[in-house]
Amino acid sequence: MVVPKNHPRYESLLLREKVKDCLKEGIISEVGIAAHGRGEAFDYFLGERTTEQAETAIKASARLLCRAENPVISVNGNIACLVPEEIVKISKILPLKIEINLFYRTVERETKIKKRLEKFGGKNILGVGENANECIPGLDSLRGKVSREGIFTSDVIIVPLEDGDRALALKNMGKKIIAIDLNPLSRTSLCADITIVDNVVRAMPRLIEEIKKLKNKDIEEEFIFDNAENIKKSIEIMKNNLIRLQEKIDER
Ligand code: PTJ
Repeated sequence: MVVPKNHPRYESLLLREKVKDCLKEGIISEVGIAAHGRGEAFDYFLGERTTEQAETAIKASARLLCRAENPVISVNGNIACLVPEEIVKISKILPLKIEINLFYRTVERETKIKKRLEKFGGKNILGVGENANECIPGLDSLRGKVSREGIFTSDVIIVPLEDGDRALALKNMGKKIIAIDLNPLSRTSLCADITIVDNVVRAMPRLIEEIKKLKNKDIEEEFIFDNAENIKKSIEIMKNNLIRLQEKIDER
């Protein structure tokens, strides 16, 4: 379908088209469509923009990533669909390892996602087939399988649109977690060290910019980032947006 450029929901409809195509190609799982819809709803409450709180979280993430020894991005069907170019870009700038880690795991989908990332220039993509040779303690075998050189031995891990169980299990392994999740109330958001409450399609390009600014600079050892406080402010923004929408109805 050709989305008319003057449609008030143009950007959102374009993303839907992308998601639809990726479902047909077998990149996104069927359940990934539901996850996308949930994200759309939260994005609507957020005002479909990168908030000041998300900016703060992005800056803190860039600092953490620049100081990491073995940073990894965990890739699922949704983000391979929405931001493949950005995943590859960030992997080259830092450098950062790319690992495919699916909730609805099949070797067929892993391979398709790997090929998609390679099409955008991705190299040494981990987590496919036999490469996922270690297990995250506390998770069943399919969801817990990870690569030794990647997630298993990582110190900092970016988990966009992550499942709560796995995020908690990774946290229990002592990893520093950076979540990108439009739902500030998700278990992933609440357990992460840094939660970027924003759409991955806006957050990833901003994260790349921040990393570029910081790279090769001396970064102070410690920096303070209060994730709970940041999440509460994101919820406050959603609450205020809803009140404004409610007032608009009263004005009609
Ligand atoms: O590809 P797979 O097999 O690994 O499956 C991936 C999904 C996403 C289906 C799986 O991990 C899942 O079921 O995730 P959840 O539990 O639905 O969590 C997804 C979270 O991402 C929800 O809190 C959504 O609000 C949020 N979300 C959805 N779209 C976006 C988003 N956050 C940021 N940007 C988005 N575009």
